[in-house]
Amino acid sequence: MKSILTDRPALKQALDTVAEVAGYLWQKGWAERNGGNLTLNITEYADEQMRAMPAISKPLPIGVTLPHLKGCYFYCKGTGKRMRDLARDPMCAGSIVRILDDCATYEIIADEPIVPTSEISSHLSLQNYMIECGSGYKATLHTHPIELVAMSHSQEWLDSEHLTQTLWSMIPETLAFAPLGIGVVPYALPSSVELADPTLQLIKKHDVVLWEKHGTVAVGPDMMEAFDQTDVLNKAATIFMTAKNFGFTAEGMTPEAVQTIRTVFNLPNER
Ligand code: 2HA
Ligand code: ZN
Repeated sequence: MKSILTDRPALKQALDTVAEVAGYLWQKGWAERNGGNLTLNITEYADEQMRAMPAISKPLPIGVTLPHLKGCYFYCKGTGKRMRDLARDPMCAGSIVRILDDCATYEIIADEPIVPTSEISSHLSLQNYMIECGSGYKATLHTHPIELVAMSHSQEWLDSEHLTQTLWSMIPETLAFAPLGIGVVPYALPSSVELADPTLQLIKKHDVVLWEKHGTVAVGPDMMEAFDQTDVLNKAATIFMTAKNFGFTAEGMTPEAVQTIRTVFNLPNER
């Protein structure tokens, strides 16, 4: 079957990276069944022919109006689809959508009318913000990293500042690669506005947002970077947990040692 990826090597390469990340999510046990979802802004690959492609769905509501997304194109994982299937073939587990001129609805244009992720309004709100602030970021990633989600089951770790300082102190690289740390959103129903709104506010100040008793959200210039941010912070959580399994609480680098890394490596403390 002819795919939108046929004869579009640059778009295929971008989605190959998405597929590679989906494979990692499955291998890490972060993407059980249909767990997790993602979007990639592919507007830069939308040639004249793609822009002329007819819709294969009726207009669907985003749930919010997002003025910066007018005429944009996104690859979205499909609702109910498996990351491990996406790893084999992105177009079997997701679709390409076009945002309509009202900035409040979208239509599917390829390859099959696979309805996007249930978290689409949250993902597209993040995409809208990333364009608005001129970040150049293209990817949003929601997944279920085991150790970070486990930590979010304790009141102690729902304090963003305390959680961030603890994770930074596990190994120097955590601060180096996640200098804005992790923000925590209190438990809210998946796909709800109560989850989407604070996520958007917290991602403005943090590398990754942790949803209590659920998962994480990360953004990045491409899908690999969004994955790396999540992986770096979850690695720190795994070290903390491994020390617990050895029967002690990890000592952590001192606050002074952490501060020295920020100074020496000239790490930003805002986006
Ligand atoms: O798409 O992870 O939060 C499945 C989910 C929803
Ligand atoms: Zn989820």
